[in-house]
Amino acid sequence: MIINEKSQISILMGSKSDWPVMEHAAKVLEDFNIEFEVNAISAHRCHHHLQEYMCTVNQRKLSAVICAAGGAAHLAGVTGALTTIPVLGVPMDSQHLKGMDSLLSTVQMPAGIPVATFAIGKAGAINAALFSIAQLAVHDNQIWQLLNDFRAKQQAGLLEMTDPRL
Ligand code: RP5
Repeated sequence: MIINEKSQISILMGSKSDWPVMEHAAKVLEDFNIEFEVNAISAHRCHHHLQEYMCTVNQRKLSAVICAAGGAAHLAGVTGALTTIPVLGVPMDSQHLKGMDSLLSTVQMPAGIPVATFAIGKAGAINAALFSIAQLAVHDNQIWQLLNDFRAKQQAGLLEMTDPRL
């Protein structure tokens, strides 16, 4: 179990096999100099570890837990049951149902335990990280500025691309 006392955000994965997608979320957090930790703790294969880990997350009052899982993807929902800290769900692509199983298991939470669900795969990983940064930015002027600079740079990059032949 990886615990970084300075972490503001936790990236939690159902399996190490989710890392090639979730490293995109980690890269965004790194680019914004946000402290975070990454763990692979399955909700069904090692639920006792998940409970133990979420106790430390609650004690440290992290700002968000980004949960990535695929298939019968109950990690975000179970994590949401173990905390009142915002849980951001990223459905992983899956072999047979192309991530639809992951998406529906993450997004269709019954009322009472919210999970904010993002797009399947890389876009969801990046946006979940940006969303967690936006939550921090509301109370931190430096992060607010960085986030607005990021948007401006992104927009400038797109405007440069008006004619791909040039
Ligand atoms: C989920 O099952 C994980 O989040 C992963 O997306 C999927 C497959 O896991 P592995 O069999 O690759 O460990 O729990």
